[in-house]
Amino acid sequence: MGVVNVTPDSFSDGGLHLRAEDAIAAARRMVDEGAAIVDVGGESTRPGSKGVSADEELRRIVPVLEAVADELPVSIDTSKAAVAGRALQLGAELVNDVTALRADPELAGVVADAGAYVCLMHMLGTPRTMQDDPRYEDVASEVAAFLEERLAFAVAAGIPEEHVCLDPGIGFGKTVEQNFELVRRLDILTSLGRPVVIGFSRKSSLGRVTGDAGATTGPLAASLAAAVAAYDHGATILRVHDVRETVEALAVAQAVGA
Ligand code: HH2
Repeated sequence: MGVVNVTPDSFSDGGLHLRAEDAIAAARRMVDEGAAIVDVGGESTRPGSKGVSADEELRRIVPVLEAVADELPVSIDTSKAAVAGRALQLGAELVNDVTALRADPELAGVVADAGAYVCLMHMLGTPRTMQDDPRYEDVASEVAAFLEERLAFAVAAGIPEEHVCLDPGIGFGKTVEQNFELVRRLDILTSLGRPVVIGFSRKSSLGRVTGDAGATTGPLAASLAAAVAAYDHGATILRVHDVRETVEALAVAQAVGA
């Protein structure tokens, strides 16, 4: 899954794809490089962010989706029913909701009615507060219990179980060590029976582990190592900013594991 953030303030690619033509070119390039899906987002969820209105999100993403959502496999990274509904109308196939259908009571129905796919992600708190001393008794079991409950909620709302993928939410209310533990113990999540998404790409834990205590992003080589580790532990979808390099790294990991 390639990431195209149509935002001025995303933590690693903010501003890079804010102009629609740049976002459209990036989406096409990512699919050429081997992405199976492109995740288009119009709102940053970086730690501390406050969010934007549905109108602003639509203003950012609609021109991009009008150009590519019929031609490319696209997911929409949003928590808002109005944004998801428009994106699905334009041809998006999956709604990637970092709140796991908790933020907008209309969103589950929009996904169900469209027959779309959904990604349910774990987050502790909100982007504004999530990195303020996150605590768990047992992070992997608690994230798994949360995702199991949200999966049941989605199914009860009319979304077929086969249309749901699950994501532990790397960096969303977790310490550096908790992020790595979630990948190490990924079997607890894969045992829920749904594809698992991991988004470790460029996240600050990678910069911290490679020696920069104040890092807000992580380097490419560290992102590739995290993607391969996640793949080895059973992740099905890797959400990444550097598609070509990740596809190459995964091709080798796959050849070794075959
Ligand atoms: N991470 C980000 C955004 N959306 N969705 C899923 N399913 N999993 C993730 O790990 C995830 C996500 C944050 O990364 P990015 O989109 O690059 O940054 P920002 O939120 O600042 O736009």
